[in-house]
Amino acid sequence: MSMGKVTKYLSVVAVLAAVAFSVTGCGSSTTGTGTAGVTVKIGIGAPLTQGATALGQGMVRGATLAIDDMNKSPEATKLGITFVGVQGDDQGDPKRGVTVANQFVGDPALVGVMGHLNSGVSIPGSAVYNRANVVMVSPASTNPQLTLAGLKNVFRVCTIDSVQGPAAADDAVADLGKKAVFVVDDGTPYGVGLADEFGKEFEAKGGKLLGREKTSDKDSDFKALVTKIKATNPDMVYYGGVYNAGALLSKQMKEGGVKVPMMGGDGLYDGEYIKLAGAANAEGDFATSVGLPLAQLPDGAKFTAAFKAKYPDAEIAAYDAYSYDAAMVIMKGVLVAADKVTAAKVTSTEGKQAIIAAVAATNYTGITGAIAFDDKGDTTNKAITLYTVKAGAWIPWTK
Ligand code: ABU
Repeated sequence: MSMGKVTKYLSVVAVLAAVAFSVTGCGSSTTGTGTAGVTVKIGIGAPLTQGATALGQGMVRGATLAIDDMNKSPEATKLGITFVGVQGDDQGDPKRGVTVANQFVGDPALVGVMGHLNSGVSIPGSAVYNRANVVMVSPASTNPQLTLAGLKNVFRVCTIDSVQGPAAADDAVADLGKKAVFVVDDGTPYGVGLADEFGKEFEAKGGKLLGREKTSDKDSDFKALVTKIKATNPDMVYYGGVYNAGALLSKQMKEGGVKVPMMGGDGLYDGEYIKLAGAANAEGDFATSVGLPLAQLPDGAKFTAAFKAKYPDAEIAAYDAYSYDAAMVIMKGVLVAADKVTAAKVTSTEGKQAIIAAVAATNYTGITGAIAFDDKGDTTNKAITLYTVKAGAWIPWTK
């Protein structure tokens, strides 16, 4: 996809403010209790010790930067609100995610959750948050089902796989000239859904699907699968899943003589994919990811500088900036609600419901662009970018 073509997927033209790090639109009411010293907790739900931990740790970094910025803002100071991030390690596992969700909602001071990464965790977690009137904003869960349950507390700042999968298929046919693809999924809601969406559009555009195999996100030995793929002689393999297993499939494909690129979605878009596959094996592979590259966003450089100042040894991962924005959307909602019900009552049921209403009405220009939600809670920003591995690094693909 050329950079010009990226705009094909934009339903909202990003009108980016000059001061994305400042807090606006929170009102100037003095109904807040400026000296109340209210602590408001934000859950950060992500895989931190198992699963896609590179993406999960990035979510913590992004949300932490946002919380630091908000705590320095005059609006939070005036209301006497201090935000505290509480990490919950869901390990990318649905059962563990529900346990984390129940721990989060057991804390009355916790009003919102920035998370989760995995759609398979976010979907069951969202029901727990709904029962507790806790707002949830996922930076990264792209499976459409998350917002199809009609839960009014559930939002996401990333676009969805019924946008991402077809965008990838269109690129595969029109830009990469792929004609015959073998499709593999990792058995998760994300991987299955994304692979389905890719396959439907690839066929609709005249491509041939040579085969479809289900694996597991815990698999590490793909040798039998590689033999099966090799027999079909594809010109690309599409993988629906995250980088941990995806990288091993790419590595074993190349080592097994399937010398064609692998393509996947945002779950592959991380430097760990290249490390795990080996740079030579990953070279020329493709991944779509949500939004535009940070370098193309007006406040991308500012975010990068703030990130490097706080985390000099870390690389920015796919969802760091999205996590910054997701946390900021929640906290801005808290400030709006505090103006309405007072800061002292913002953690009450009435306050939590006011936060959900405020988040639904979000009109915020974040690091990742303009953020507003449709009636399902999905972002109106539908941008998708195609990346490729070149010289051992992910870069935006250009003709
Ligand atoms: N969207 C990438 C993270 C994985 C998921 O949605 O399950």
